[in-house]
Amino acid sequence: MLGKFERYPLTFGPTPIEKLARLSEHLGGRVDIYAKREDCNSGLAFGGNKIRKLEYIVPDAIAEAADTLVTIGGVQSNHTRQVAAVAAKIGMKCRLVQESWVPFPDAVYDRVGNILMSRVLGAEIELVDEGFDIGIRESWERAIEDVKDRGGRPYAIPAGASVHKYGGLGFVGFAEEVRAQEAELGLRFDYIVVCTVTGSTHAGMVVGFAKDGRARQVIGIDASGTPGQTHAQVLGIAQQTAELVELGREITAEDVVLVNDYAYPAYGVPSEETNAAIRLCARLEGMMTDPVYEGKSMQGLIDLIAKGYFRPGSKILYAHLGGVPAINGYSYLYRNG
Ligand code: 5PA
Repeated sequence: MLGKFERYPLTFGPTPIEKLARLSEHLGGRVDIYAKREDCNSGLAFGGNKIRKLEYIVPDAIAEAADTLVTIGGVQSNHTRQVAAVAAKIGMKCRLVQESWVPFPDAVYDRVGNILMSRVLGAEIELVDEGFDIGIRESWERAIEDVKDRGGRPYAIPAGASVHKYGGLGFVGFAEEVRAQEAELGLRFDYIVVCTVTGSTHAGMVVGFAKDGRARQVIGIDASGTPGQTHAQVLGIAQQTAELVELGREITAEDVVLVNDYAYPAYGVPSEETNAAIRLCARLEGMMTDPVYEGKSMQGLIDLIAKGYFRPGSKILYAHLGGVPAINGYSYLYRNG
């Protein structure tokens, strides 16, 4: 589906799929859980889901002769850290706007984890006191203008690399990769569980899996706490991406399955149930998840299994999208494990 698009390799190659046997067993053994490890996809500053998206965006930045990647996220954004690493790798500068998307009071919140790495990676960081919003932000538009005013050539990457003409392509590629791995493994996944916030990860999967009739088997777990806006953004990106890759069929609102029961109490703030899911997964599988994204999708996966959402005998693929560095910003919460 992606043959006509240029890809700049930033990942190690196809990401591994591993069976989470102890977690499956612990949850009753009625379904088999597998994880696709996007958190281990690249050597670029711990990798994660944005690297796969950026592989299809970087060629455009190079073609435009840009010299500075400009993007935006919260203080502990994984996306901004990955853009900073990619900018270093391709020899561009990086300008980051980091807004106060998460009202989290940990003493080291703006010193450790993602933002620490972005600083070490050489990005120019501007902290802006604005709340959470996945839409296009004025602070980001100002930063783009500022780079121009200083004689630079900015390349604009929106939050999560999502509302970008090529933002959905990387996870169309994910679906194609899964199909190839399914053939090798001799199995077929009945469901794919993914954490959804700015939307292009989920949207790319919807388009990629629509190809073999599985769009509605992609179960998005909302972690934004603004599910109406997130659903609309996933749908818009999926429709635009479907056209781009010439899918040959329309993506409708019903193709975007978004479960909004697990984002509480707020974006970036874990509930007791989120923390329980993080600990369970860590202690049974040695697999770390974070309190902002993957801990919430893991919580959703566990709860949906308990509620009988998935047909008995199902094979479920949990997309682990990265994000663990942010857990350092929650040091007090996990001081006793
Ligand atoms: C993020 C996003 P989408 O934004 O593509 O929906 O992906 C959600 C997601 N898991 C899931 C992890 C680990 C993520 O980092 N992170 C954002 C960030 O700024 O880091 C874009 C919000």
